[in-house]
Amino acid sequence: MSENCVFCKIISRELPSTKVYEDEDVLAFRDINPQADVHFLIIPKSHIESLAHVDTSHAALLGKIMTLASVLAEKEGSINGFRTIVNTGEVGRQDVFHLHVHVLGGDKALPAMIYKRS
Ligand code: DGP
Repeated sequence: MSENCVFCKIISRELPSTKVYEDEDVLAFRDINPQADVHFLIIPKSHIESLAHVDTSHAALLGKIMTLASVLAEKEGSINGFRTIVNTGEVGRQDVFHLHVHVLGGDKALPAMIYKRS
């Protein structure tokens, strides 16, 4: 647990969230500012700042999170696909510095991920 980390406070229930899934390693909850009909976050319960802070010891945890993304996306109503996003650091426009995977979907196609340079 890291003091002043919003997501650590959600894990410890100091802050509320709408839970999608929880086990001993991870928590999934709906994004407070949804960008699609389905938009939730999957986070590790251990405080890892970002994807730039992982090493091979986190491989199983990351594998679990990505596997859950697919299972939970379908459960939440994304039958025909979904998008995962991991914003990382300043360039990646990360706002909350506790590693999280965004899962976005629904039954309508999402906008293009990023505009093409040319
Ligand atoms: P990012 O820019 O990738 O760091 O995204 C952070 C996301 O976290 C953003 O989409 C909004 C969401 N978020 C921030 N604070 C809270 C909160 O207190 N509760 C919930 N459910 N989501 C939050």
